[in-house]
Amino acid sequence: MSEHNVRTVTVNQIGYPVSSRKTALFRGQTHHYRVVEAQTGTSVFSGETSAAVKDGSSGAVVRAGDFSAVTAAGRYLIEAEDGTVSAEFVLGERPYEELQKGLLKAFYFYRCGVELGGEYAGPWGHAACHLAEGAVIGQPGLRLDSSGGWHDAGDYGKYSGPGAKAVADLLLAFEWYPEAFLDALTLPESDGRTPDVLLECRVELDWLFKMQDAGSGGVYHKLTTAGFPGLEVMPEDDTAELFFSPVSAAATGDFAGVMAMAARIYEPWDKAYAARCLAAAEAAWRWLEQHPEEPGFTNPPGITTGEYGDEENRDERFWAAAELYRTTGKPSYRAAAEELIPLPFPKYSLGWGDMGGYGTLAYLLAGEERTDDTLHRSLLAGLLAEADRLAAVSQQDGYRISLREEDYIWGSNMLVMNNAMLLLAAERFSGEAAYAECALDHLHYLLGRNVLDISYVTGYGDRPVRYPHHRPSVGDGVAEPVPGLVSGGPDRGLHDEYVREHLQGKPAAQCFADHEASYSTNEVTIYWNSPAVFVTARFNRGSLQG
Ligand code: G3I
Ligand code: 9MR
Ligand code: ZN
Repeated sequence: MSEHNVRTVTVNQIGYPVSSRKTALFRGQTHHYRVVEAQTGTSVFSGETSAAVKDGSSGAVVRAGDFSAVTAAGRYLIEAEDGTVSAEFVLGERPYEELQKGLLKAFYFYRCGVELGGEYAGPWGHAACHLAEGAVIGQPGLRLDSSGGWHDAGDYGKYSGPGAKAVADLLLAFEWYPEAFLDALTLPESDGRTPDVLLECRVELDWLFKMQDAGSGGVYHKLTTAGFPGLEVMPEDDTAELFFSPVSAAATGDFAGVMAMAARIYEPWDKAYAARCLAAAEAAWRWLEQHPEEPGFTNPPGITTGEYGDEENRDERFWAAAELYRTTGKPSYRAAAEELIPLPFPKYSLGWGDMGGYGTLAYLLAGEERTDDTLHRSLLAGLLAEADRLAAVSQQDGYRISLREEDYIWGSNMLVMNNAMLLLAAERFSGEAAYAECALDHLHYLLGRNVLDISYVTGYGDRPVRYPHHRPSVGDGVAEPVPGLVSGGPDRGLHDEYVREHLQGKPAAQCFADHEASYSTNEVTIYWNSPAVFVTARFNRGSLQG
């Protein structure tokens, strides 16, 4: 179909807060539209679209329809002049409450080493998996307990750095927006007292403890089988031998950072646990001090699972030092963080490989009273400048997000949500509501207001992803995929056979296939879910302003 004939009306398929700016985005030639009550078909608003934007990333001609004037809570859809209709959506005070619960509950579904069953799992249960001890590469004869934690993704590997990013996002979400975590999930451990998000993160933290070498304090990079199992293999049937890959500086820095964060956040709930987290973080820090020059991690011979290679580990060291400083107030950690700040590594990234942003947040929050201090001022100015850049890109973008064409990489939806997190950090430090509005536009994209008219969260929205590259969803015999999983999203690099065959020549934001074979566009991971929990929590805590 030529672009000229394609017409879609896209919305956030979950909905919009009644008090927010509400915009639908139209692809193709639409000038008039109506907002219609879904139940009755009654038209409640008619509007004109804005001037067309020719959007490079999506290859679409995009017009906007602002229906902020509609303020009555309810269920609606949008109808364009040619009869094209949008997905249904709600306008409500807190439209994202169920979504946030689903995004968080996804971590329960990623659990390893325990049976998922009964009321907790619905039809998506399975038996306990990966209970065998793992062999430690490079240490013949040594076998260690490796059970527990979360699977990384559509595969069953468990990787220390990505696990630390996922926990960090969830703990930060709880720390910044505690009001959004009052509702209970259904978890086996729920005790009516401890917030469920802390119970769920403890699953991963308990596993991370096992990734730390007891003698040196260094942290094993990953724990996986030698290769990936077949796509239909359920976790309990994946019984190949497990291997601990060697300690890396990146994993050790990430471990120190997340454990220092956990020590602070679990303190009011469980002092003994907090103390254990802090001791583990400090042991990891000592390893980092004793290993100032470490090469980046590469897969050992014979291991072909995810590498998560990372040449640059000054960002992980910075996160570790800054987070330890924030938690303990010790001058030695402050000095260590400040020695690293002037060095040229990314300070505002929140990816699995670039953790400098977590260090920056920790450093800024550790010294909120030190706003005159030069390093503090320059880091804060840098953060705001980066947020301004993201906001400027979003303003030019047809679908109002901060990704440029070259940013549609493997896991682009992580960038969408990480960028929204950074915008929300800018909101927190500056008090400017415009940053939050821009972050909310990113959530709208994830939930369907994109050129493909697809909600990238399984089970959420009228037109969600249905065939993720997720082994349990493929192998469990249940028609619907495990719910609440964030798909990786468009990757213009066409990194798997399926998309190379089907998507040649597509614009960046259309390089996505809702097909289980497309691991480079439609896999799911814990660290794509976690920033989405953070962003959703922000908009569940109450009003848009404040
Ligand atoms: O950083 C470069 C950037 O400079 C460049 O412009 C761009 C152009 O393609 O590429 C960027 O690198 C990308 C890199 O991720 C960093 O984000 C690579 O292209 C891309 O291939 C690479 O993808 C990673 C993928 O593994 C392959 O290594 C994903 O980030 C990562 O999320 C993914 O992780 C896998 C695990 O290995 C196994 N478990 C599932 C998980 C998700 O698919
Ligand atoms: O299924 C694997 C997926 O979980 C990984 O993220 C991805 C990373 O490279 O690799 C997938 O495995 C594919 C392998 O790399 C190449 N042959 C096809 C495999 C998928 O069926
Ligand atoms: Zn498992």
